[in-house]
Amino acid sequence: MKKIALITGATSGIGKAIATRLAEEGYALIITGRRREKLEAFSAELSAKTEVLPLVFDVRSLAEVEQHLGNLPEKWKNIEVLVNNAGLAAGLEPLHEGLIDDWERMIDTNVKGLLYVSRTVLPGMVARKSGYVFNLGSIAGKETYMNGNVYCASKHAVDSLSRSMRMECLPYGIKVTQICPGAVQTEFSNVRFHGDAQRADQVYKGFTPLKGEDIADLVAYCINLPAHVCLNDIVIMPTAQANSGNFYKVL
Ligand code: NDP
Ligand code: 8X3
Repeated sequence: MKKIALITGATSGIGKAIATRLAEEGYALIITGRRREKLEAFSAELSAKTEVLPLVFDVRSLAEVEQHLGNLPEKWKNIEVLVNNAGLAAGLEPLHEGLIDDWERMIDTNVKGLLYVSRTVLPGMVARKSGYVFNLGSIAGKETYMNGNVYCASKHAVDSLSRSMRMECLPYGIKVTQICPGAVQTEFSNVRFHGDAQRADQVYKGFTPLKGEDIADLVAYCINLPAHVCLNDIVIMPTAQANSGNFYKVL
């Protein structure tokens, strides 16, 4: 059996690109997401390259996480690489106008979902004294921007949890890399603006954003480093972006 990588949120964007790249790097893949049709279509595509186990569940549900990841078939149990990618932003309003449902979705997915998945997968890595965890943070976890309130807070939590994991995994030789991108063109803004495609498109106008494949290249670089080398924390930006609010746009 090939080495196994688990990528949460592989039905689109960054997770899909990472899964594609890890298949090319020779990993067998466990891919997850809530949209069954998309996950199964992607799984069929990937199976020309590698063995794939698609699992449809919501990372916000501890019961679903434990049901799927706590009861893996024997040959899929030894996960070597975990990519905690599933996540979202919802809304971009001042806190006093924010939608409570948006807040719940972000906190439950970005923070609690990452915790549930990690709590279920990490004990196997600890027991085997081997593994690699990638956490998808964000520039929003390093800086706070106007109206980013709860999304920024959720990604600051990922930043803090990545540091905790790294310390706690140290005795077991498990690598922990947090990847903090700036603007990557995916379904992200469409989700943030509740399906308003026009508003989503505006985000990426006038400059060249990152692609999911740019993040996948980074993951491939990291997993191919020598055993004694780990990139702990990476901020990756489009060349036209200096920080969370500063873009050079030619419109
Ligand atoms: P996409 O919206 O394209 O992809 C998000 C993925 O997460 C989808 O596969 C979605 O699958 C999955 N997902 C969302 N909620 C859940 C859930 N409750 N349970 C299971 N899966 C879920 O966005 P990106 O690829 O851009 O985002 C990936 C990660 O990168 C996120 O953590 C995001 O915060 C982070 N990021 C994105 C940036 C960007 O500019 N795009 C920049 C910095 C960080 P499904 O809907 O099928 O469940
Ligand atoms: C996504 C990037 O700048 O919209 O995490 O927060 S940003």
